[in-house]
Amino acid sequence: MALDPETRSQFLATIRRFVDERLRPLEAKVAEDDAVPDDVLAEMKALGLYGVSIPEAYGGLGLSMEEECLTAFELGRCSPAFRSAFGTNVGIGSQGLVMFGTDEQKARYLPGIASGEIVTSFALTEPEAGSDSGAVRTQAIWDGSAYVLKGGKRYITNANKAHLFTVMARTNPDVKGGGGVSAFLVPRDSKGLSIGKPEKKMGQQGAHICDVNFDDVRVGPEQRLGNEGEGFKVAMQVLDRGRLHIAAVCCGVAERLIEECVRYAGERKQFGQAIASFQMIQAQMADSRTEAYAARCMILDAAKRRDAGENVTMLASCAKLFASEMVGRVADRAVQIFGGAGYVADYGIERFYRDVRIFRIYEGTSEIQRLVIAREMMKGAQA
Ligand code: COS
Repeated sequence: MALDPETRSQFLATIRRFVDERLRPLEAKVAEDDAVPDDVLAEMKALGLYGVSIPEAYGGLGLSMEEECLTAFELGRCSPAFRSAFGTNVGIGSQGLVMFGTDEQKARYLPGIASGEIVTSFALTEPEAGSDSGAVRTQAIWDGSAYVLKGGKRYITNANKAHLFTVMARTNPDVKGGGGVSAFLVPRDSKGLSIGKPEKKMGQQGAHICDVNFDDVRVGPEQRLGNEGEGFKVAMQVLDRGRLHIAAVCCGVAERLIEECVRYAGERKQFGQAIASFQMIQAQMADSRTEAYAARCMILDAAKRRDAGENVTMLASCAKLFASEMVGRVADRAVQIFGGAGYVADYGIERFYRDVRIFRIYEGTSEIQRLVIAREMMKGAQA
């Protein structure tokens, strides 16, 4: 549901203030501590950030996709680790349940997800099933009274904080590929479920990824999300939506970096003048501005189409591909414009340069986005 224009602009202004006044001053500390402070998480919950995409009937803000993207533009204007704290609740950790859950499943979990009391996580990737996500090996075999989960997931965002996992597992080992996979809602406290140590990463310190292991975890049939064999499609539809959100975050980060470049280029003097007066600097800034604007237009167009009920599988991949590659170029130019200062930690630019690298990889690599786009383009074209 869309907000009325005044409520929408008030909400976005509140988020902008929160980002500018509360989150930005903490960026270096969060990176150093590898943790977002608890009081900040509590403020994010109070602002409703954990539940922006959860329907109002379940206590969320029920934002439209367009509004969610506008919110992500704002949240992208600070270290992406902050958004990651609630990102799984807004996106991949909750949307399978929103789209495919029964009324009973929704009533049980969505209010807690919306308030942030329940943190969610999306467990699809495995050591042997990264881009080829239809190849999941984790099994969920029905033993007459429950599904028994056995196997392991890898690089699972927020696994160490999560209370509830959406797990894709193979219920039919005889069916290869996505068709044998089902989705399950698995509580963290299930017997036999264990979480690995957070991985040491290149960037986005404060956001964590871990292994999740299932050692004969018993899951009742009431925890299955959608029908047996539909888990791969659940995952794909969740990702279609998530890719738009990530694209919007990329755009927000690019805006932040452009803002930093404009400020720095205006202050920094070389050859007796501000470097902003040099055409080679101006050209880099103009390229960044143009590309960030193009990404913003793509994202909002795709989001509005999704809100209108169109299938945006291809457009979401176009937006994710373009925006994630775009922010990589913008971050690279930012390091160049800052020069030596871009390479040392104090200015924070090198941190963003590292932070944005994952955008081209998670929720589908650039290669997978190209594959999805091309397949959608060719549908119906081959005899
Ligand atoms: N929405 C609905 N259904 C979809 C879909 C989508 N976006 N994408 C695929 N499907 C369906 C197909 O229609 C097909 O259905 P049928 O069997 O009924 O014909 C089925 O799912 C299998 O699709 P497909 O043959 O395209 O599957 P592939 O194994 O070839 O793989 C890709 C598809 C590569 C696109 C998929 O595995 C993918 O997105 N991989 C990347 C995963 C990812 O983003 N991981 C990040 C981890 S989460 S942070």
